[in-house]
Amino acid sequence: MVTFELRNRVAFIGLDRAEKRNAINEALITALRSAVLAAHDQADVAVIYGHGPHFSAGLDLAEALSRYESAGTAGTADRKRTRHSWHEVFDLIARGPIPWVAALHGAVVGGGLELATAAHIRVGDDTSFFALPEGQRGIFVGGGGSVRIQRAIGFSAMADMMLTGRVLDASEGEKVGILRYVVPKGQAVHKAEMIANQISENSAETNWKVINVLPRVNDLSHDDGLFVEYLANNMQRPATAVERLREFVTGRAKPLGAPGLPESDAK
Ligand code: 1HE
Repeated sequence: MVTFELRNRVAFIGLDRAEKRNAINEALITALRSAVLAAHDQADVAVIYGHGPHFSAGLDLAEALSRYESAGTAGTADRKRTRHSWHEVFDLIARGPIPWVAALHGAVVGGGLELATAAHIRVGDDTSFFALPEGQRGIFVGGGGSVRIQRAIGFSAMADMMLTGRVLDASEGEKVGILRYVVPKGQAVHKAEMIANQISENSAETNWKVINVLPRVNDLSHDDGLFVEYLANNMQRPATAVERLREFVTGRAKPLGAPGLPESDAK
């Protein structure tokens, strides 16, 4: 269901159900959960991508149909659960200890887009396309999309995608804010790896704050946001902070360089 590889403290997790276009069923979510936890333990940064011709066709509609047929139209909320298994797994990515880069190609639709927006940076090749066809299937976003996709692209773009069923190509995906980088066909994983290597050179503590403090501050008032930022700056400082500051002050730090990824093509 999922492949796992480790290179230079970067974990590569590949959705591996190509024959069903990486449609997400219970078995895939369970395997993904284990792989995400392994990445937390073993890596400083992770890349998620899809095997086969598409990143992911979203919810496994065949499995959903059989679940709905057995449950009828009654809701299926489990008294012992307060959230969907997808919420838990996608939050492990979005609000876990390490940054994630999604490398996208082909279909990134429905739950596939919900998964992609759990990552902190998205790279798409020029075959990637994006859609939220829930309206056509008689369902609603269920993997955190109402929160996460809406925050990434805003209500009006999300409402347009959901109400019209419009399919966005890679450049439209970049325009609405799904993609940060668009690369030629077949290059998304390579680019994501360069980005992940770059991220791994940062202070791990700063990376942690970027992915854990910023999204929470975004949910706060101006005043509370500044207070949380103050607290974040006054957490115990990592030993590397002094060394990194000294490198700069004594002229040993690398200069910032031209716009673009630092040394991205040298990796
Ligand atoms: C699937 C699924 C799936 C493919 N569930 N089996 N998602 C959708 O509405 C997207 C539905 N899928 C598609 O529109 C197309 O499959 C794709 C554009 C993604 C890819 O097209 P293509 O031509 O490469 O593949 P295909 O021939 O359509 O599909 C290959 C096989 O994958 C085929 O099975 P086979 O046994 O006949 O070979 C398909 O049935 C199967 N397959 N997509 C199950 N989604 C928590 S809420 C989230 C809500 C959503 O995600 S809604 C969006 C659902």
